[in-house]
Amino acid sequence: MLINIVTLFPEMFSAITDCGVTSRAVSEGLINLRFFNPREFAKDKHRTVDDKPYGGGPGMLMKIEPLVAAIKSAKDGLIENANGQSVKVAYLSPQGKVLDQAGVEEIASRDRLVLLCGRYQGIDQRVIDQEVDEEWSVGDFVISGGELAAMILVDAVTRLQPGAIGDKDSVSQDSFSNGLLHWPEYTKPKVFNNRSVPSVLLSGDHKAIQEWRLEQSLVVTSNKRPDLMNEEDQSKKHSRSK
Ligand code: 9WO
Repeated sequence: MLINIVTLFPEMFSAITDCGVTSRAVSEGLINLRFFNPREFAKDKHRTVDDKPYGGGPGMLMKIEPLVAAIKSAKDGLIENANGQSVKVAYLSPQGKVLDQAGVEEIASRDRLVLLCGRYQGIDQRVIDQEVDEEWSVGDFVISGGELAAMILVDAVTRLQPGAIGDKDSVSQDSFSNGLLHWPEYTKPKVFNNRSVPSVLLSGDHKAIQEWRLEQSLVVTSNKRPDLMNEEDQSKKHSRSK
């Protein structure tokens, strides 16, 4: 998957390109990240990338011309992907659709994407209207810019790329892969601070272990995230009514 990222701070992305599973996916070419920095498209001596908002008030906006030049360059050559679908420009913002695992799976199935990371107080509405195809949020809170949100999206999408995670089965065991949270896990020692590992996990009975894990997933999800239980019920109802 090719992901072109428009950002004033490409160096932030070393957090995912230099560490862990995502780093390996980059070096193996499972994902390809390219950066387009509006500062490099600024024409004036000081390479200005911010500008004042009309109407006044605190804060600055991203300056239109270098921003749009960077977006156009990021889109260049990506007009259409292999399936003839147009390549989407996604803006990370609190106004976006809240990303969940279903959204991550949908994005992961594409082969190209442009991510737009805002800074300061954001970007001119006309740029959003003309250049942005979709808006994604990673949660209902404000951060200092779109980069951390973009990294969350890229990380989540990367681990779904075929071959990104060694054990093929482990992705299918993630929280949310079945709409439920993960069951509790245990490692050595068998007794830790007077608490034992549940005996079923030591039994070697794989069917019993599988049943226990599903039951635990249901318990954990209904205790911690009852809203997900309701969603699951609804999806069952939907699939039954089809
Ligand atoms: C900055 C600011 C400064 C002074 C007065 C008001 C202000 N509002 C903002 C602001 O909302 N800045 C945003 C920072 C502009 C768009 C990029 N930024 C951002 C993205 N913050 N939070 C996100 C984000 C993205 C995805 N999911 C959750 C949050």
